Amino acid sequence: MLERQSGQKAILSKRGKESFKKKTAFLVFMCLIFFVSLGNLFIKPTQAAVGSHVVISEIYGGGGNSGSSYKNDYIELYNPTSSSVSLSGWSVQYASSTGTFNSITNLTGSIGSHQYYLIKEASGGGGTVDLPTADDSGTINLSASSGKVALAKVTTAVSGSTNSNVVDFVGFGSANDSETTPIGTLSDTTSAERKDNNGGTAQGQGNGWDTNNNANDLVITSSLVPQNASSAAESTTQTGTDNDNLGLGNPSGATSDTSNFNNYLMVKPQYDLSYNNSKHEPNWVGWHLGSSDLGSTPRQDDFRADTTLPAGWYQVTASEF
Ligand SMILES: [Ca+2]
Ligand SMILES: [Ca+2]
Repeated sequence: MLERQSGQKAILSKRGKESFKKKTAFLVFMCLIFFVSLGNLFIKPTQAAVGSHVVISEIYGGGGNSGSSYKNDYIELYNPTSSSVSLSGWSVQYASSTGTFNSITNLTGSIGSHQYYLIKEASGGGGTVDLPTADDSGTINLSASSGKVALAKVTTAVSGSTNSNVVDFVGFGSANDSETTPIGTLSDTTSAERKDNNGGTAQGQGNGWDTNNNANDLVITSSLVPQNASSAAESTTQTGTDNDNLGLGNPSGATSDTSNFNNYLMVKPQYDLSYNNSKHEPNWVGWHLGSSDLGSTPRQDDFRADTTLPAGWYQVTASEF
């Protein structure tokens, strides 16, 4: 290699040498970026940002209260997965901010892939607008400000967020239980809405964002959007916005559908990538660097398998890298 390089240099003009050096430096730089990026694939395993299960996508407890337009409280679900999910034997459960789960609405039917499911709950007696057709209804009287909602794969009362039968959990206001931290206090006119599949607040892009931190995964909004099984399925294809890891776009139209296993979108806090499960490597990696990303951590070589890959997919181990 050294011999070959010196031979090449011998026939290069001075200008050519500079160009060669620049090109070599650029190549080394790009390789460095590529390997650092590839290395990141094996370190810092993070919860996939878009949930791999049905999630609680919106909670509204001000139905029929003073100043509300909707007559009823509601709990809305969203299915970010690529398969329909049966809700038979499942329930949504409510507890007050410090109470135990004693209000339960049993669910029926199923929730389609990328679709919504609306559960109508109690009315406060006021309000002027009927909810869209509910897919199930119950009599839970949610607090307009603080409380806890669990989506459970059983119809018996759960103990809290860590119960093994809990599929998803949201604490709001002064709730004493939540996924990490409750979303803030709601009102008669605001709901807690889960972020879209890009981690933003756009409509039409699903409500699947779930890093298991309610304070980060939901937002409080006065633009209530109760959606039901007739509402349009919302794609998980992600598009880029400025200062986002996909700011230059999604070059291969990668999606977070597990059926799209050779162009599978994985969203991490530090970067996004399209994963190829046949080759066991990324098709591409996209990232954005800003001043807030700068720190003093040295390069780490503790490569690890990415445990956030979908169940059953091969996880490349450190010894293979
Ligand atoms: Ca969750
Ligand atoms: Ca909604």
